[in-house]
Amino acid sequence: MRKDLEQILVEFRQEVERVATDEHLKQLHGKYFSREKGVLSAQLRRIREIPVAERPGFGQDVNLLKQEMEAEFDRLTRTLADEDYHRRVEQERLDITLPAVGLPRGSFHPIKMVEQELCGIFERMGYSIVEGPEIETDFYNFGALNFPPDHPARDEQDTFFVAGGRYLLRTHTSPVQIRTMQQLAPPLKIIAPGKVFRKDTPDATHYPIFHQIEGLVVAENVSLADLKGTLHDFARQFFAPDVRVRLRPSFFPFVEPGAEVDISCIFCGGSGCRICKQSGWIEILGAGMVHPNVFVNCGLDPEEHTGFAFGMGVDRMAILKYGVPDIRMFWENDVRFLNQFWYVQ
Ligand code: FA5
Repeated sequence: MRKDLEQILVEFRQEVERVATDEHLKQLHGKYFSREKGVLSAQLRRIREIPVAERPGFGQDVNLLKQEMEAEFDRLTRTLADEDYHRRVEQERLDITLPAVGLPRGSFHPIKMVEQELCGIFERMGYSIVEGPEIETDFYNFGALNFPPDHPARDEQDTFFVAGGRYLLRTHTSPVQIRTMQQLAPPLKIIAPGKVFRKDTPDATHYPIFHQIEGLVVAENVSLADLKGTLHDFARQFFAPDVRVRLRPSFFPFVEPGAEVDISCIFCGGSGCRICKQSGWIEILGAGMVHPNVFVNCGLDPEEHTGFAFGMGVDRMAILKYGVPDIRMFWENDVRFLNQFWYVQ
């Protein structure tokens, strides 16, 4: 290569050594490779000044110079890109040994957790869980359950009717008794948790939407003693090992005999306090022996089958066990309140 061209290459290489930024790289490109003002173009234009005989040799040398410079420039571009990449990787490096920032986790609603806790006790006693629809017909909610046509519970004041009165929102989980007896052959041992609806004015112990768990056992020779034993066993597991249970005669159209079931007051142990209104007892659920008419309405022979049923309010159970002063607190969705139940499960 001609000396003057070699000198250009040497200077170019020296400049390459000094390039450290993209801006600098751009300037270098402009200086040497620009069509109008670049050093290479200037050399090509010089060809006119070269004696004709030397022109082919000169042209080859300029081409050689161009190739060398381009190769050098490409290497530099790659090196800079490489350095830039590594610098960014270094800057953005994640320290995976740093403690993680805890994200708040969702959890079940307290009523759901209490429902699961209650169902778990019965499941361990061998009960299966079944479910029924929340929108019911008069037949399942009342008629098949032996409610007389003029029973006050059928009143519009207590029941939410929908679809122009053709359907209603179930007022209790007892219709699941009927659906189960229609669908499954005895022996039966089921619980049915779910939402129920009543036109009750909200106060500390009432809400228009609440939760019940229905229990139903149908088999041969089931007795009231079986019912009491089952509920005692349940109450001991849910409330306290020394809790006592009593049955008070009561009326529900679908059981005979029917009873209100009380537990000895878990706050005063039965000696009498404000919560049990000095009686020493707290009512927890309704229960009784399946009424013969209910068996008949489900196509079962009441001479052959015996059974008991019970129905408890889940929200009321939660209030009692966890000392919640007002049922409405469950539905205000204040996370400070809701978070306190994390330990239930
Ligand atoms: C019934 O609903 C019967 N189906 C229970 C039953 C089943 C009896 C099987 C016999 C055999 P009652 O209307 O008493 O019964 O309601 C049952 C429970 O639901 C009550 O003990 C109470 O704990 C709860 N409860 C009633 N109304 C409300 C309300 N508005 N808000 C919250 N809980 C309620």
